[in-house]
Amino acid sequence: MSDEKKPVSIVEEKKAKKIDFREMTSCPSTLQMLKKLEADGHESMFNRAAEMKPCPIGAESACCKHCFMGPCRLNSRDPYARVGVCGATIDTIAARNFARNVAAGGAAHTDHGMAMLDIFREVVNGRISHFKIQDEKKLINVAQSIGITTEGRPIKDIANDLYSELERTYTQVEGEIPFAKRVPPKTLEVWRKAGIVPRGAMREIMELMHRSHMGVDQDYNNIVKQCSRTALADGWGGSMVATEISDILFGTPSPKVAGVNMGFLKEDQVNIMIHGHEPLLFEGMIAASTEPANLEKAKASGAKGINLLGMCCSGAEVLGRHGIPHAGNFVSAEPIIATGAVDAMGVDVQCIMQALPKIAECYGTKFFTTNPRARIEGAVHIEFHENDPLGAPNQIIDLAIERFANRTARIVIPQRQDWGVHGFSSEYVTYMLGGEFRGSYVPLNDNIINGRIRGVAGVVGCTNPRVKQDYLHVELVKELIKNNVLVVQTGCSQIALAKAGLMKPDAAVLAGEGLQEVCETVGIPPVLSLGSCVDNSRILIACSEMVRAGGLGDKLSDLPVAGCAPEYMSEKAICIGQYFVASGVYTIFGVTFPTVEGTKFHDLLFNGLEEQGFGKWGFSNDPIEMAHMMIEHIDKKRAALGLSGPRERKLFSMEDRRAAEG
Ligand code: SF4
Ligand code: MSK
Repeated sequence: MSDEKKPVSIVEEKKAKKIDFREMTSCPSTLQMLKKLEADGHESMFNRAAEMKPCPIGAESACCKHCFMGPCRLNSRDPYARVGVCGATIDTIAARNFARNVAAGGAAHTDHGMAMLDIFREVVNGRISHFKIQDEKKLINVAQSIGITTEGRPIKDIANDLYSELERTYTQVEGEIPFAKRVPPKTLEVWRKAGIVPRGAMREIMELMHRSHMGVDQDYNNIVKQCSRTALADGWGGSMVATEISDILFGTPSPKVAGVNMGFLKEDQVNIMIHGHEPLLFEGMIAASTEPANLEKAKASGAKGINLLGMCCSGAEVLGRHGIPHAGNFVSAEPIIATGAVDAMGVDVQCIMQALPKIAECYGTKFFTTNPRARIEGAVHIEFHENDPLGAPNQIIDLAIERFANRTARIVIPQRQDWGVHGFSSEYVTYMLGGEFRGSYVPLNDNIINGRIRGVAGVVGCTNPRVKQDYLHVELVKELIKNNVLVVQTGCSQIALAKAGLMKPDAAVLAGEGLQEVCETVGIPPVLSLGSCVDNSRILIACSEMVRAGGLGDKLSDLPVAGCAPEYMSEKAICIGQYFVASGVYTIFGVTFPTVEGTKFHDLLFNGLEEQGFGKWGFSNDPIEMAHMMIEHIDKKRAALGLSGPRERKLFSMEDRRAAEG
């Protein structure tokens, strides 16, 4: 017995592995809090990611567990050497796995969008009285965009018709979703020819789940077609409805100076964080936190006020819409709690890690789930009811005040506050370039045609502890703007850039000469923040407006644009990527990609789809390489449009644009 090695406990083993957090984040506040977590004896997703290596077979999507004759694992080094028990090839297996990612990601967005539409219906018919239609102009514009007559009609009638039409986005079994009317006609033609115009999201998701079941669709080409159709039902359907209805109900964002980072936590106030995706809970919290009775209670407990902060996409929704400060992106959720300053965190749906209630308990933070669709074992559930939008927020505020009054955790708030301009929307881009009466995308197109702006890039998506937090986002965007590519952003990516200071107009000095000139003339930063994950639909609308304005081709795939989610982690991102690709956009992902290189399925995604008239996927983990892959693509599109000549200084007339179109 004495010769035997003593078993090492998992805890001791974990302690023995020293993690260099500087390699895992480029966010100084997150780094400071990761060190605090470690000193306090707690772990976070950064520790777990370092300790748990991803399964290499799963990472390349070379395994299948779609039936119980398996799970079957193929050898990704020699992917055609074996097949699954049923005979499924690597292409079928990877395509079906990809399909399930698209279906789950699309379901998340469409369910979010449908929840917003439910609220809209109840507001219109008067059963919910707290929320009101805030943006009638947008309501009319959206209605007109799908062919609803608005002239001389009462708002309530238009709103009722809009509800009935948009419900088809989800429930329609035959025909085309309403927002297909917004797609540039030549792009719609490509989709019709391929048979991928979405009917209704429920039908598309159901069919994709069916087709990816064991023994159904076993042709990767055919599976990818339904992936595209389902993804389009998200981008041009569920997500677009979520964005448009949120704007109509809560106001279309317009640029405002707002703050990002942990330094916006206030030691002398009751700090409440809202994390998740749907804007309702946050809207209720905003209303409740300004109620005099709640402010009185906070003061009575010794607090100077109630301080609301956002996380992830809940935060992104209200950052642009109301200027509420944002504390950090996805991987900063645990580190933010480690400040000890968060009195309560309320969550709704999506991107809420199961680890959060546990770490909240360690620091005395009260943690609440609020949505019946997303409970977490061990978390206190205070349900948010749309017809009583102050009920749950009032309870959360009471419990947060109680925690404030009895704080025991040591409080350390990283003293970093980053200010920037947030809240661009496709409508504001129209206005900012042409003014109230001459608003249009023509000036943007002119500046692309004359070469001041080389093209437009969407840099979006999550952060992921498998790569250094924020690093890929920031370095990629810096390289893009340096090369005169205007960048638009959504989701956690925009928080990375806001922390790096690139959402200030004076960040234009980092841009190339042409982009700098445009930014300085218009007074905008070179990086525009557009909102949450569902607001990627704003990018689709902006691209459609660019096609409509003329001079840049007649299909979305003609535009000198590209997209990237360099640090993605969610299935929603896969669905977003697929709807951009199906819409005609070259889309690059980092971190990992669920295919085996050299297989037919991989080749279809990375080359074949472009040959069929769509966009295509790309992959890299080097931000500079990513930027130049995008720039090369933008230049290829410019050349095809006849725009590769020397930069013009004069504004283009309509005639010039037609000539350039050729
Ligand atoms: Fe294996 Fe085929 Fe079953 Fe998948 S569907 S687990 S490949 S037998
Ligand atoms: S919250 S999906 S981590 S962007 Fe939308 Fe951020 Fe990605 Fe969630």
